[in-house]
Amino acid sequence: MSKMIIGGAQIGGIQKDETREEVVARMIALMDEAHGKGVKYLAYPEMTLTTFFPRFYVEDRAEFDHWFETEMPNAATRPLFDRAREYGMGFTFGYCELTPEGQHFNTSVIVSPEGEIILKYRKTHLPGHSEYEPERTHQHLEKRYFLPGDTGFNVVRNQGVIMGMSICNDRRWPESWRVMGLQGVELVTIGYNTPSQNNLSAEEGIERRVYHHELSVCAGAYQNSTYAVAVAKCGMEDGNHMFAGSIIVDPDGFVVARAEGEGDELITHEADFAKCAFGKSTVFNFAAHRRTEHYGLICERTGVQIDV
Ligand code: CDV
Repeated sequence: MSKMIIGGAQIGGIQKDETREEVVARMIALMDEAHGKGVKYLAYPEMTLTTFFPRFYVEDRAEFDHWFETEMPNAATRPLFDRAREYGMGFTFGYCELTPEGQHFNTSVIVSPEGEIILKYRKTHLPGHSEYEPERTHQHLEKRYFLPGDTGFNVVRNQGVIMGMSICNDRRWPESWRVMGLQGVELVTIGYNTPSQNNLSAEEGIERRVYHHELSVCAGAYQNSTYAVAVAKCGMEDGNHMFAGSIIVDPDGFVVARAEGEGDELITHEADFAKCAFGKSTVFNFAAHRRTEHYGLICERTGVQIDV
């Protein structure tokens, strides 16, 4: 069975005072709708359970530990896991993870239709900065509140499909996609919280931001011949606007489903995972065409070094 209906559950803004239970109720409402449309795998955004708090600065970061989950599932999210198991639906969502060792990560998980977490991913490419920077129109303090992920880009076979995850800024980095592509990935899910304004450039309007988002997801899907679901937390959140633009992209790089609004919204598509094979066996047949002898710099060098 190569066909499966997949979905993206876009979530509108979550305000500071919203409880986890309230958010989970919204997630379950979208899951119910998805079930009604035959969805068997559903993707939710980055940091689905809370407001995007890295826009706020606190001197003592421990004051923000209440945004983090110390176990998953927990009392607040258990109803989501239960509902998905009842429906035989797999799903993925993002949350902030505080480990027993006291490490903070921006995390997402893949949950099987049996309700088991079968893969965890911790965000690799953390954007922004770690100290308060007054020249910015808004703060983006992911580097203050999270450690860079230590998992790398792994994949898992779930419901017959090879699945992997990225989180938000990761989608802009071809390395993220290619590492999963080299493991035969057929579905990449990406949750995101992207402010509509560049905090260092007033000229970069929302249209350009959405274009770069779509360009990145379509290119990553095409160049690795994989389906992709990119799903936003968006709209107004604590007085800040984040763009919507949730999309499902096919292995040929085309958008096949797109959110229309900025609130809670379901997008769906009947994916035919057999379609991944064509690109993987022709233009992106890595075994036949890659030239790794020329790619060494990608891993040896992090930043640009000009020698000429
Ligand atoms: N949450 C994010 O990673 N947001 C970044 C913004 C800061 C550019 C993104 O790549 O969408």
